[in-house]
Amino acid sequence: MNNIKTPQTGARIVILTGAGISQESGLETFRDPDGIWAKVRIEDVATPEAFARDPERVHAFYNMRRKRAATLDLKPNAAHMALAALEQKWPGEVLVVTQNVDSFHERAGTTNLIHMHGRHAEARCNDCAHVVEWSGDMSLADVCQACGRAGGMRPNVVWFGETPREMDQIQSALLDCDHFISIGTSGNVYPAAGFVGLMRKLGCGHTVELNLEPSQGASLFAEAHYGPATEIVPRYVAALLEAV
Ligand code: BV8
Repeated sequence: MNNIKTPQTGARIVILTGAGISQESGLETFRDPDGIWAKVRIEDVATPEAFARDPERVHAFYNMRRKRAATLDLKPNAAHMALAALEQKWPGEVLVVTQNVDSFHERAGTTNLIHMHGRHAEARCNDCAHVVEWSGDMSLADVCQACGRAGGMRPNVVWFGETPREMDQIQSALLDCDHFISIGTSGNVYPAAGFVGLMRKLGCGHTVELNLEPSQGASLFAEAHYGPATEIVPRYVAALLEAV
């Protein structure tokens, strides 16, 4: 892997990840030819309107994904592990902002982590906003442990048209960061897809894309390395740590 610009020791690193980092762990991506949105429409399963219109259909969609991530015993892969190692060994702050709703980053050991699109291993009550860890199937019959009402439990994820989580913290981290790395995302979904443009516009920090292929925003990155995440991410992290 050549032409790597290594950040200064102590530099603040922000890493954005998308579905591509979990693909080699066995989870489908969204926009690859065999991806999730090739089989089901966003409007039918991933908006608040869809949940209001047909909650059981939305529950079935997330129940299937939650079950797949759990029962097939899918695990974090070498890319997730490499990012956890970077957080432990890099002499500076490393923040992972993931668009993914799976738990592979935390299971790999990453602690400084924001799930900007939520987690499907949590449920949230539409009536009282109580959040609880959730592993099995969810349905309209489920009762909120806090307010006692049924029919309002929903996956604690951010649907299209909803506001992503921790945006203030993310934006200030981007403004402060010296090194922005985007991994396994097609650059289709905003505001995440706009982070690299924000970095460019403000002239703050170096930007790197690590992806299977050039994303929608590829031309905005100062540096890019392409290939499967389990190959290029560990190699990239090793190069950064070599310079420490
Ligand atoms: C917002 C959670 C305002 C649920 C997801 C009209 C009305 C309302 C909003 C909009 C609108 N028009 C546009 C918008 C904005 C909208 C949007 O961007 N729409 C798109 C479709 C145009 N965004 C929103 O609605 C967001 N909210 O804008 O609120 C706001 C804004 C700022 C501040 C305050 C308020 C909310 C969006 C969140 C939606 N929820 N997920 C769930 O998971 O079911 S999005 C979903 O897409 C996932 O989170 C996913 O991670 C994310 C992005 O997709 P990617 O991760 O990039 O996955 P993809 O398949 O696309 O790409 C995979 C990549 O990996 C590919 O490049 C591939 O080459 C690569 N790859 C594959 N294999 C590998 C690999 N790379 C390496 N190795 C491999 N092995």
